[in-house]
Amino acid sequence: MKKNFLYISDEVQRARELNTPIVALESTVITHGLPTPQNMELALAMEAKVREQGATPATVALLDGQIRVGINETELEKLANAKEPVKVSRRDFAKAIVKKMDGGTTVAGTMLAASQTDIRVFATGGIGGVHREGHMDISTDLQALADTPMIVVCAGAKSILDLPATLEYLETMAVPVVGYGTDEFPAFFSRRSGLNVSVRLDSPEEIVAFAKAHWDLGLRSAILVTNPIPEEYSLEDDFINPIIAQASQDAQDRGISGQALTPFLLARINKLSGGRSLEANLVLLHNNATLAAKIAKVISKGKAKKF
Ligand code: PSU
Ligand code: MN
Repeated sequence: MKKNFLYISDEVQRARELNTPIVALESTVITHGLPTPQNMELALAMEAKVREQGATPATVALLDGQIRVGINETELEKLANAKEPVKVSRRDFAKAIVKKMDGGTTVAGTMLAASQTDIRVFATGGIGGVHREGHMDISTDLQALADTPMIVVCAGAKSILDLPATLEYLETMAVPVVGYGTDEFPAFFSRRSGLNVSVRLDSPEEIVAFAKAHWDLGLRSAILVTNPIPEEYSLEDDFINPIIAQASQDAQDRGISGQALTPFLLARINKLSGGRSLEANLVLLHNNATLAAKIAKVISKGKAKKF
């Protein structure tokens, strides 16, 4: 990427120069994933969690067609209240730049800008993946994970996706799926999915050593760290699964597809769960920001020895 496309905030630039820990944060969750005003509150809370650990948050977003890495509170507010923000995955950058649009970057979009800024750790909620029945729909997030060396912390993926197919795709693309303190792939709202991760790791130190070994092999794929939602906030399967099934059915009935599908499903699940899914969503996002910051701290401690 031509460096003059990137607008790095002073705070993030300073952290880069001092080699202090940085955590990238996405913004589709702000523009398309959560309702207002929770979206703004969430964005600030995730940044606060990162700072609590002594790391610098770098929220990635498009503002007036500029790719921003690190935005301030006023800019965040502009984004959270943007009238028609674009959802910026990889193919949407050029459109947003040329048309000077505001937009929220997806996991794939955030990985592109963050990796160009040499940021190696990123916290999100859930990744996109292979969608369930119907026509073919595979998120660009999976392709980004396949070719971007970065540690991505998430809470697994929602079962709005075909989880076995998503995990197969990640295996094909050489993306290790790490269970943080678990052998089982977490399903976002729930700690369990009945599916295995490829490796269980129990500390930030172990995760960093694992990433180093992976990249020292010459591989360029991401490390997907799945961090289960804290037990006390996880939703029971018999509560959330019928809601997810209903939301998927509604999407099919209304012929919703393409980029609009994930945001539709998220909004529908929020509504049908009477806010319970929203609370769980916020908790797991905070939890992921904290873990990502701990990982980033371990990396910057070892930076002298080249990560
Ligand atoms: N899954 C969630 N919450 C989200 C998203 C996915 O539980 O907010 C967002 C993320 O930004 C993710 C994107 O990168 O949706 C995937 O969209 P698509 O399936 O259109 O690639
Ligand atoms: Mn899609």
